[in-house]
Amino acid sequence: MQRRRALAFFLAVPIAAAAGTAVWVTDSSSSDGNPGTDPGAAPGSGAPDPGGAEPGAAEAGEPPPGPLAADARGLVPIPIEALGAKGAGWTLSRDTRVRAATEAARAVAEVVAAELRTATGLPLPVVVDARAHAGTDLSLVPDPPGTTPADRPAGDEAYALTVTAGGATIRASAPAGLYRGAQTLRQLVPARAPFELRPAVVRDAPRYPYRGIMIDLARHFYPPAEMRRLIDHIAAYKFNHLHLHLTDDQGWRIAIEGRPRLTGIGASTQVGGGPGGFWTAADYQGVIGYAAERFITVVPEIDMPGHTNAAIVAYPELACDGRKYAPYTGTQVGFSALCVDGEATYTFLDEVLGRLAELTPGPYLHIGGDETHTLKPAQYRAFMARAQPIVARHGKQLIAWHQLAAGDPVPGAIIEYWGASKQDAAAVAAAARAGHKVVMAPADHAYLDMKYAGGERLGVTWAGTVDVRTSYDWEPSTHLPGLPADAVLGVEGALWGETIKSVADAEYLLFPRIAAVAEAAWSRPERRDWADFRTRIGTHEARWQARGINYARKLS
Ligand code: TNX
Repeated sequence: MQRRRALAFFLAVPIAAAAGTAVWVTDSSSSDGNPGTDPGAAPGSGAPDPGGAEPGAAEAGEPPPGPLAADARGLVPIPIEALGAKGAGWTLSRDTRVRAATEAARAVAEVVAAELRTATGLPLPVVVDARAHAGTDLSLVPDPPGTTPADRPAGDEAYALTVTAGGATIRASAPAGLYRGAQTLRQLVPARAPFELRPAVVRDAPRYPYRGIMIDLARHFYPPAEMRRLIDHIAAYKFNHLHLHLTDDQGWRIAIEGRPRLTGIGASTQVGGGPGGFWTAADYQGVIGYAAERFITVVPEIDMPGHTNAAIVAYPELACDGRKYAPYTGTQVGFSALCVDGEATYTFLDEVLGRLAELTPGPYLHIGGDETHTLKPAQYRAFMARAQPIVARHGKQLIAWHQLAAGDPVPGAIIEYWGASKQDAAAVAAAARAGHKVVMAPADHAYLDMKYAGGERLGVTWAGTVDVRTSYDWEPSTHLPGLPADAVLGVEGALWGETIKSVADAEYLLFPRIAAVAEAAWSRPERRDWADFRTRIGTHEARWQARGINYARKLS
């Protein structure tokens, strides 16, 4: 069934004809979409695998459809389809250029070339060249405007990647797809020279439009350069949203014009009493630009009405609950709250969200909304009734943690689900049935600050332990009982920062689990298999080592 469906994408694509020396073969060891275990199992005759051919459908020279090829067994997230071939491969060399077929593809070619230079040490100059002959180049080829690709699903992030003896070509209808395809190509390049790639065809597109990683800057501050390093990691696994948790009880991390004490006072703390820190507007926009070059949308979060100790210490008129607010460097949650009945609160929100909207090109503002334990449900609702319209007034779409599901979300509000009680789950399912989209971030699978097994220095355990298998083995569309499958906008992994003291600590919690969450977000459910994933992701360890990533040795 899968093969029959897959074939349609190849009918109009004479890929192998262009390949010249390659004869396309499939892995004959399995017909269920999972790779076999023997990399040498591809038929040795050079003839197409009869099991992979569809009678009367394939024309001479076309690659027959089939399961993942032996040469593509390290791909994570697993693509819709990857085929291998016998015959000569392609070697990245000192002569290789990164060829943008149009001027529009030049910017993405520059980013891709820089990534490949880091991996290979080769010069890889970028040229804009529309000629069909690719030489030994990596070619990035946007589809002609108005055409519908026959070799892959539609969509800006879909791509087709072909490696032949003559070079490698990535086709996509939009620059985002060229970039995603290049991330696949990077995984086909050996960690060390010679950088020879076997002939391959990959066609691919994401399952979900929202694939995010949340980074908590409030509990631990990351300077922009460290955030860029994390963005590189996120981009390599095809995530397209970076959710920044910018404010919390322990710190306020973004400068807001006209509110100098937010950073002057609110940014001077962090968990454990370290120096804290903040980003200027220029820092923030620099990070946004770096993410945008990798087709990642930044989703800024200002958490409210709870998790606001740092703001209240800076501007005490924001509270009216009679508590004495002082700088906080501990890890308790839920004790702070903005004044629900105070006009100062809404003036403040209008200024902060307005400024953030101005600085943020992406469509979303996240307003938190979690764990306000000192407010009664009616107070929470009253707050949200006034806070939510402010987001729309500044032209953005609202996202909030799932507590908003029971707090009268405005139409169009997106709910981010993190777990907790059956009652919470039922409220989210009901909101979804009423039309709200949901981002799935269940703490017991996708909170990447949980300990792996319990013995590690880093991480917490309130949602249990999350080993690599647990971060992999869950199904976003059925995880939440009663949630319509089409309400799932996507998946997010959340890296809370209470135990993190450095970017190396962050990497320890992210790797390898970031890859598991990536596959839950990108790949088709029928392609996903834990044992297979474990084998594929194991091949990434050498790359992580080469890049100096402090990953957790949790795969064996
Ligand atoms: C829960 S669930 C939080 C954060 C903590 C995290 C620690 C949710 C939206 N909030 O405030 O940092 O647990 O794991």
